[in-house]
Amino acid sequence: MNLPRVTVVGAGQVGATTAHLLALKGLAQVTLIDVVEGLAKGKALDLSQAAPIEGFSATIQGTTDYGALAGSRLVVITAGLARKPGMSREDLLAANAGIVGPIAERVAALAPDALILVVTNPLDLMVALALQRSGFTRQRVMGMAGVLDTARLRAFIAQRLGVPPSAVQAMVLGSHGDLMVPLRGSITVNGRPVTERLPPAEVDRVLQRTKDGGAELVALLKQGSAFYAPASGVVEMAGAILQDRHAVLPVCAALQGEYGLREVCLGVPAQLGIAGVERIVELELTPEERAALAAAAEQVRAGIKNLASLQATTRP
Ligand code: TXD
Repeated sequence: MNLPRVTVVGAGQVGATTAHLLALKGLAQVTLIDVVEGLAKGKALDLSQAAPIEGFSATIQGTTDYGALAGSRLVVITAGLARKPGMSREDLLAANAGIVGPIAERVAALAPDALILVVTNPLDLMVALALQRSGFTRQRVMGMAGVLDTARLRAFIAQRLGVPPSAVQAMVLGSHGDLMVPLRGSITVNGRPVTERLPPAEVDRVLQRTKDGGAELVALLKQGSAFYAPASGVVEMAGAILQDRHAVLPVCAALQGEYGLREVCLGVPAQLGIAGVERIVELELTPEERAALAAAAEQVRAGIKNLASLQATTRP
């Protein structure tokens, strides 16, 4: 079968689960790359032995060799450290910048036609870094976080109201962190505003739990952070790209004037297809939402500056 090739860099929790879902859904031939000897190879071998049971024909291979990037349609970067209890996403900045920057350069050298989908935290900053270090256009570099944050919000509302999650729609923009911007007006249950079913204080509680969704899981898991729903988020975006669906999803993308913001990577609704970010959709925002988005942009910009000075001190 002529499936496109997706390389997942980092065969940890998110990377391996992404590989599993890509194969189960018949979306891609998958290559896992990890620096830890045997890890990617072992997980790929294990996953490929699920094929006869699950009935998928996608191949899954694992390696430590970055040469395997060649020929990838899409490269998913999950390599890096995950949070431990008490750590913020920003605490990961220096370590993960030292991992993601060189990977983006290798993608540019070995898979010059690929798209890059970044998962590693701190997400918005790692997307900015991958964009800069790959030299790719902004259409071809993006990050996954909004699909996850939106899914958390939808799941919490569905659980609270006892309705199927598919009945709940929502949109979360902004930064993947404390400055995420859930659009209240976008939350609907069977097409009706959520406020018809939940008082504002209850909606506030759900929004706060969504913002804290990652930390809630880190505290429970102790050894690492969330990975099942994040991998589902990656695969939702990968499917929209590989199958050229032109689907509008919350995507961390580089802004050049949209929402009045530029020189920053932030979660916004974007249409995804085989070319990557085809279009950024500008929704009508309330003045409060606009201000919240600007505050998130400000924080990401400060992070990008921080990143630049880190790189200046760590580079020869
Ligand atoms: O919404 C989101 N964007 C996120 C992001 C949701 C969940 C997880 N999020 C972040 O993704 C998390 O904070 C981490 O920064 C990454 C990966 O999380 P995961 O839970 O998969 O971490 P693991 O299990 O520790 O896996 C990371 C793997 C591990 O196997 C390392 O050996 C490998 O990355 N690694 C590398 N692989 C290849 N190349 C290099 N240089 C490398 N360095 C580490």
